[in-house]
Amino acid sequence: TVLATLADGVLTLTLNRPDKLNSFNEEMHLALRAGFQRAHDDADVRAVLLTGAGRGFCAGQDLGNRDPRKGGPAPDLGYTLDTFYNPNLRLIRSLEKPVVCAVNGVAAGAGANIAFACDIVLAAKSAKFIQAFARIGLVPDAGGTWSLTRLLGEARAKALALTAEPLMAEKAADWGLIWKAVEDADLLAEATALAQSLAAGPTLGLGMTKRLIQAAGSNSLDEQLDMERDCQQIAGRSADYAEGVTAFLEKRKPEFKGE
Ligand code: LHQ
Repeated sequence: TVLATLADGVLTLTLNRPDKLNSFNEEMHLALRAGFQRAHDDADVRAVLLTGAGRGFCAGQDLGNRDPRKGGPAPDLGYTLDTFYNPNLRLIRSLEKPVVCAVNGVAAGAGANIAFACDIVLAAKSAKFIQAFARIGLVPDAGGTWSLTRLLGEARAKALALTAEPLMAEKAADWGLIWKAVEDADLLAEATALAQSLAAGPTLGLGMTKRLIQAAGSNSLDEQLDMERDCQQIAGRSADYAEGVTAFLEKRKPEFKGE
């Protein structure tokens, strides 16, 4: 349900239930978790690229698994979130390596919000983002109320979540919700090239940069300045910093090792 390939330091994770628009069942959650866990554990992984197979990126929860007409006890969606969605959200945010997301088609419900948890999001121009939750009586989850509000502010976050209106990729980029909308035919090549260049970067420093920017929203300026100082102290002792300055002085491209 998730294809994983490692090449040039990039672990590409492809959601792979295309006939269901890559909607989440338990197996896909666990396979995605294994992928992100590998990204945490394996030093050969220096960037992750998340994308979807087929014409959609991810349609959120597989609602076929959730048919109320089949009876049974009332569903415990809190359990589903704690057990399946939230571990993946936390793994993406805590991974101290860049995560690029290539949204190849529709991203609905938790599928959209998993994309927004990634560090750099590119989307095909034909792709759209839908906070589909309101259509079925749910609230946005998978971090959506957190990421939409931080990325867009309350006015746009509320309108998207309350109306469940689709937002096209170019507008999402104009609003700062994602990094870029690109021609459909160019998406995978462009996202792969970006992930490869990040994977060839100073991974230790990039990882701390991610940590710093994520901390900024809840830190005071004083706390943030202290945290920058501490991270810069570590970066300044890294082999990649020595290589970066040496390469600059020798007027050549640096060869970063990620440490
Ligand atoms: C699907 C799905 C789908 C199953 C398309 N499931 N089959 C967390 C905790 C626990 C429970 C609840 O949820 C959550 C978080 C959530 O994510 S809630 C939100 C769940 N997602 C949605 O409500 C989106 C449902 N899907 C749609 O609204 C549309 O399919 C979109 C707008 C994504 C795409 O529309 P179209 O491009 O017109 O495609 P389609 O609707 O024709 O779908 C293609 C096929 O994929 C179709 O199957 P079929 O056998 O008829 O070809 C759909 O049934 C299937 N599919 N989404 N979530």
